[in-house]
Amino acid sequence: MLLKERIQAQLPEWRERVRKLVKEKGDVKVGEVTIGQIYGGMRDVRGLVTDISYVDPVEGIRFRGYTIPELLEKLPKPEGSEAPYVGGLYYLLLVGSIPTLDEALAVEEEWKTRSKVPAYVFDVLRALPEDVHPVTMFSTAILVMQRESLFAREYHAGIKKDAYWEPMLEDSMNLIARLPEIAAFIYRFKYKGGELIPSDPKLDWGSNFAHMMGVADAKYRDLSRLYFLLHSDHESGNVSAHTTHLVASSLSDIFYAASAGIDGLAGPLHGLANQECLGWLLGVYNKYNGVPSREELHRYAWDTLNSGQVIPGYGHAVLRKTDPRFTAQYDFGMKHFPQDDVFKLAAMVYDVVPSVLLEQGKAKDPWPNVDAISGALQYHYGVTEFDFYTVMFGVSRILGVSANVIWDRALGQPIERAKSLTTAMLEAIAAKV
Ligand code: AMX
Repeated sequence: MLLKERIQAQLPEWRERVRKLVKEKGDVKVGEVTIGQIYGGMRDVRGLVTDISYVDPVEGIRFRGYTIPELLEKLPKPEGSEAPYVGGLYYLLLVGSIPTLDEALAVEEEWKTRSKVPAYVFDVLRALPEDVHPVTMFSTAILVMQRESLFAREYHAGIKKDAYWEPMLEDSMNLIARLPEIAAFIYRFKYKGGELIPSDPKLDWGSNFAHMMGVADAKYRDLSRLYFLLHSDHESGNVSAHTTHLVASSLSDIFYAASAGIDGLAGPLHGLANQECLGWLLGVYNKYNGVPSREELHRYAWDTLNSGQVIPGYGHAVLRKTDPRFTAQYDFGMKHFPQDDVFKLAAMVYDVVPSVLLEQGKAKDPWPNVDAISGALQYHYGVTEFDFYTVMFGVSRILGVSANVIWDRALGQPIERAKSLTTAMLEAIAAKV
């Protein structure tokens, strides 16, 4: 497999680089932890390492050093389309460099050969209660495939530590290859009376998802690839990435770890915010029977804050500017359907809500994050069942978190075990200052 060869070729150098750093500079301090941070969700505590992506508070995400506009320009794309192959993105995340068209297509081909979803996965999903959340279905589908994990099998057969990453890569490729069909199944089963659309082996991974969703407009294929690129990774400290890393650090395989990561993504402060966000937009839209005036929107935003709720899609734990993942989707909407009502409303919210949050003075970041707009674009293409949006986020996020755990295993990262203290201990420390 191409990806395996490319990772293998870099490993001696990477292992030596990390070994040397830890051996020679292992005692160097990179930060301090305050009592406020311990009680404050460990915000800004430097305790993790990843070379796959980095979130700059002002500039936003860089994947392997590239900004989103750079990636949209440089990654290979299907002819005549505006969003890159997801296979090329995965190559970048794992290998660290921009692939050629052939290299991107090699990953796409690899996924095609592994894409058959076993029937038992669908049986399990069909057997779940009717009112189960689509994210629960998605997480369950991933978890139930754990029985196929090569990593688990080879670990128990005594594989050497240096080789852990290889079955981790195999498992990740198998899992990712199946995700479009699993996600589209959940959508069609839950919302379209179970009328399934068979996969089209001629299509790339992202386009095939769009096809199996049953959205006729060909532009939705571009949007799907764009969406999967934008949501894939956001360094290591966010809930889904950190959960996946933590679970995998105990040498759980990718099925266990990714399923756990998706469970974290399901929280309303994290991935579920895209669902909440569209719900909020439709709440405004329905209250005013259409796109409201700026004054009405201003009042609605204040009513939300005064009732003690957050305005979903705004604010971020790290970012302090408009999220470039928001901007890429906003630009897509502006280009293709600027007159769409829900999109127009989302654009107006971008105009009004930051000033409301600034006026309130609580949120450290009043700017939109990735979730403030993604639902409005899906809505335009008829994917209006917003309970489903976090599943799409999850499909994408598994690209990033799996790339991270493959490298965790390749570089021999140990089980994670932070230290906790009691409140009395913290009080005693504080009393000495
Ligand atoms: N609306 C109202 N209040 C907000 C707010 C928003 N959008 N964003 C932050 N605040 C409030 C916080 O609730 C907090 O209030 P408190 O002191 O009464 O608890 C205060 O401002 C300070 O919070 P912060 O330090 O700016 O944010 P944080 O790092 O604690 O949390 C986040 C970050 C994203 C959870 C928060 O901004 C939020 O709840 N936003 C809305 C939900 C959302 O969009 N989540 C998606 C994030 C991206 C993702 O993971 N997909």
